[in-house]
Amino acid sequence: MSIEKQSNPQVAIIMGSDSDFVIMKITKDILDDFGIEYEVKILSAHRSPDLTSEYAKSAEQRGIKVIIAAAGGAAHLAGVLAANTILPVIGVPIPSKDLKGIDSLLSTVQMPGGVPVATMGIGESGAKNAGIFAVNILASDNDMLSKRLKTYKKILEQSVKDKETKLNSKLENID
Ligand code: RP5
Repeated sequence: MSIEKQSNPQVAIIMGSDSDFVIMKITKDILDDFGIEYEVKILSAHRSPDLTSEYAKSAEQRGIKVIIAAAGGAAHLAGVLAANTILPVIGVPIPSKDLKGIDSLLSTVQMPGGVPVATMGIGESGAKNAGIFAVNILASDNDMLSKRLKTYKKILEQSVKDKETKLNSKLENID
């Protein structure tokens, strides 16, 4: 993985393993599209617990505004990060080999009251939405990002209209 180091990251993409990057590249691409600086780290709630809590404790002071945490299986990464910071934590459940990510989803979403993790769906759509949700949070005090999000919504709407046009022209050609 070769990702250029950015000087003023506002978002952290944290993964439990490098194997999660197949999915999390989608989040990175969204942040790139919106022109948001980020840093990417591999930290594990189980394999490197001290580094994980140290990272969470220092993230706010380092200027990070949103943490996106992706893990699969017994996915406690987002929860451990949320336990150690007041920053918003967005969880992405990674599809797992044996249980297809149901384990990741339940481990990430079922947080005890008082320690929220904004949990996305399993896999690619979750990774995409994590990026957009991070932009949603940052846009609350950033007019340029608000405008970009509004443009993004228009593009989504247009894509639906295009699908309808395409389907209708196919239907016209069926006798
Ligand atoms: C989790 O275990 C990681 O987030 C990953 O989804 C899963 C498998 O990790 P590797 O065995 O590929 O390192 O902690």
